[in-house]
Amino acid sequence: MRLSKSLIPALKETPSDAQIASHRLMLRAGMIRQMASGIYAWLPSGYRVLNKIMQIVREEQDQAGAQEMLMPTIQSADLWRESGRYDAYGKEMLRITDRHARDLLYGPTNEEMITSLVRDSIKSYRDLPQTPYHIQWKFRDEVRPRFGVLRGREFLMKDAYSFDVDYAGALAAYKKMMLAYMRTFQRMGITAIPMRADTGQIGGDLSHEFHVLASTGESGVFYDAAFETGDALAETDVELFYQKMTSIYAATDEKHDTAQWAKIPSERQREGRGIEIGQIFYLGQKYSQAMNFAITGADGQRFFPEMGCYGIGVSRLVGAIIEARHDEAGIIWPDAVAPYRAAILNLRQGDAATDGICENLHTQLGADGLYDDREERAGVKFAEADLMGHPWQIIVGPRGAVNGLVELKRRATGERWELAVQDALTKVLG
Ligand code: 5CA
Repeated sequence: MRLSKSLIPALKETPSDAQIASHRLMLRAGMIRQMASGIYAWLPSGYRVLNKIMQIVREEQDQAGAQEMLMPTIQSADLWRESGRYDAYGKEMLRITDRHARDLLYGPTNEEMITSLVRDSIKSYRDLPQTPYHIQWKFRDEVRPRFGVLRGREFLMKDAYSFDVDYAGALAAYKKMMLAYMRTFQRMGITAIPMRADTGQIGGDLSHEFHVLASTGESGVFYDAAFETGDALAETDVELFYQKMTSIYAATDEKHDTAQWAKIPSERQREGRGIEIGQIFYLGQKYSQAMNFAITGADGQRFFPEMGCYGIGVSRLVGAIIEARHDEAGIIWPDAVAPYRAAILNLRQGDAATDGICENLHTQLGADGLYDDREERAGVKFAEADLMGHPWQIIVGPRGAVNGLVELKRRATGERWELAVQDALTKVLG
């Protein structure tokens, strides 16, 4: 992508209404624009990040045996009357009336819809287990939308739902999902901490929240250093993994038991702050019972399937990753989710040697390269590349260019190398 032709409207000024780093940086880097309170448009570079995050989430959900589908954003109120949550949900639900005076709503979550879909699609206990999921926009009419995409009204969520014949099956699904979550967040270059949580509006009696460590986080997190080193993720056996996550490497917040905390050897005890990026729930038969989803089991008896639900805040993750990975100059994208892998900075637009090298690099990098081909001062290009946070910057100046050399900069460490064009490219793609 050529920066001169792109719709990436970087801002020189710091927006005054943005209170925290990720919100300021997303606006300044031209990733998002607010269209109404808590409702954002995703501009090309922001949308590229959102897509990369979605793709990692998708691959790990598929790996865990979940199946992707897509449910609508608008739901019928009748579905929610069946579960009894239509009235209970309160003002956070955006209620809509259509031209025939039918009650609709913009879905804040999908337990009712998926329960009715699976209920109408499954005839036998042999069709279980099932774990459908989708990645879809949700709407919650938050009283105080704030912090940009961290607490929006419209936001993108991955929500998966498991249906099993018994408790053992539901628990196995829950454990498998926890493993998928930890792998998902690790692939995004962030440290996530699983913590026991309350079930709130959703229901059920077993739940974990996943928090990404960031100093600006809303919740206090007390955790085992094993989560930071990645040791906690080395286990591939689901049972052992779950045991480690929940009892060996403990984590807790201020509200929860200090007995758990005391179990961590003191040299591994860490305190930090976190942003909730996902939550998983064992739901039991709350929805299958309320919505009369019963099937005949192997023993000929009717039973209500055991359910679980598993959410990831996909759009929130964009802000949360920035909270965890930035400095005074701007964003520091982890490679896996960066909008562009490398920026190509042409320090003398119109010079035959620099133009030639930049065009060549741009072609070879394809969609993952952002070519700053504007008639701008070098200082402006450097500052903007740091702000946008590309993992690599390939700096092409006239002196090096005549000898076929470029300067390569790694955003995260500030390291610099002078390299031949092809060697720089190999390093960037490696
Ligand atoms: N039905 C379950 C999961 S399938 C559910 O709704 N869970 S939730 O309420 O915990 O939401 C899942 C995730 O969505 C949260 O962990 C959070 O990361 C994200 N989320 C929730 N509310 C917002 C919001 N207002 N803005 C951005 N992300 C949000």
